[in-house]
Order: sequence, then C-alpha cells, then structure tokens
Amino acid sequence: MRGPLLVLLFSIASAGAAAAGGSGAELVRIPGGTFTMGDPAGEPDEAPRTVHLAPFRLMRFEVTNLEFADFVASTGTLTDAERVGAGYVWTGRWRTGAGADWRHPHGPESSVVGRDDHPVVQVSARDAARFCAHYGLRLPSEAEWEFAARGTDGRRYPWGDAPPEEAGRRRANFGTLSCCAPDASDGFLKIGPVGRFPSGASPFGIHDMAGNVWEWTASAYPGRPGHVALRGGGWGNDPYGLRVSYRHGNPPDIGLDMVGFRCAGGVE
Ligand SMILES: [Ca+2]
Ligand SMILES: [Ca+2]
Repeated sequence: MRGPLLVLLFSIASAGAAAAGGSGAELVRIPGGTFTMGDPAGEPDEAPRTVHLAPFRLMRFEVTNLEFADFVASTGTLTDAERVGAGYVWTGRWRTGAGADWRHPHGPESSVVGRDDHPVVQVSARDAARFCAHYGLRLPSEAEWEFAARGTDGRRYPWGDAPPEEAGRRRANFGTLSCCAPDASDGFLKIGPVGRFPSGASPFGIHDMAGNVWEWTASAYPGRPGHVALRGGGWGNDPYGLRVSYRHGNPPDIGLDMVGFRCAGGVE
C-alpha cells in the first residue's frame, strides 16, 4: 500500500506545481483590458496614458525566501550580490552593505532563518528574470504590474483611494507617514511575511503590491539608460511611495534589501 500511495501523493503534488507554473507559487489570471496608466497628480514621469493589455497571469504573492532557496538548490544560481560580495542596504539612505545577499538581507549579521515566508530581497533584476525563466515565466511589464495593482477605475492604491493608514489601522507594511524610515506600526519594522494584509489586496486579489518590498519589472526606466523600472514601494516608504503609479529605476545588476519581485506569465 505504501508504494502506490506515495506515487499518488507525488502525482497530486506534481499536478499542483504544474498548475501553479512550476515554482509552486500561485498565479492569478488577470483578464487584460484598457486602462489609464499614471497619475496627473504624481511625478512628471507618471503622465497619464491609455494602455491596452492582453490577458496574463501574475503571482498572488511576492516570491519568498523558500521559493528562491528551492530555485538555488536546483540550479546552483549565484546571485549578483553574492558574486560581488555586497548589496545595498537602506539606512535612511542607500549605502553599500558588504556581505549583504539574499541569505543575509541587511548584512552579514542578518539572516533568513525562520523567514521562509518573507519575500526574497538582494536579488537583482537579472536574478529575478532567471528565477522566472526557470519556471517558464517572466517579470511583468510595468503596465501589467500597474494594471494588476489598480484595475480600470483609476484608484490611487491597490485597495482604493483611502490612505494606507486610517485610525491607526494599516493596509500594508510600510514605513513612517512622512519620508522615509522603517516603522513597526503595522507589525513589521522591515520585511514582513507575504500576504498579511488582505485588506490591502488589489482588485484581482494580488497581495502586497503596495509595500513590503519593491518589485522589479521587465521594463526599461525612461531617462536613465540601462535602468529597470520597479514598483510598489517597500518597508521604508511613506504613503506617497505606495501609490500604484509611483515609479523608480535601478541598474539591473544590483541587489537591495527593500527590493524583491513576482513573476508573470501568459495565458494558455
Ligand atoms: Ca512596517
Ligand atoms: Ca510589494
């Protein structure tokens, strides 16, 4: 009896993983459509424009340390931060952190032990793209990311237009109410587990698009040659930085302790 049962369990597990895109992570189908990307009240580079999108899929949660560890175990990947022996660490400003890498997010004294369900950080855009490609996926475009975060009604945040903190209750893991330091009012000083703010989910049920960690996209950042756009704000941002239209650009080969990612894919 043991043999067939084990085979059956393995088959179920394999089928589930295949449905989830291979990494085990859940992908949500986004219907596509037409929306206005940007925010007239935001930065100049958020100038509103009409965008048409085909249906696609996007991970419900940010890629976690456990998922990234599985990827490293099966591929032997060495991340960019490990290769150069340093990543960037936010201390009120970005500074180079010697020995910071995905296993030591904030430097050699920090660790991901016991943090399997936290989003992986200190992965470059190139590392993130390699992870997604390994599972037959890709990074989302900036337009896909923003559409998945706000839908078609022009909302300011994934949950709507209400501020991320009301009556002391928070809808995301972010920082101080004015720029730009970590804050534990939401229960997490820096990185927190994925999926802890269901009231902050997007219209499509995607979690943590505002806050926790910034997310790499596949899109070039305009005006800065070679830079990649990232979205969503993170644990050190104020409410302005959590807006769905807010943009930032970084070189594609650096890791930072406030930047992770999630993968997208096509629709069969
Ligand atoms: Ca926080
Ligand atoms: Ca996020």
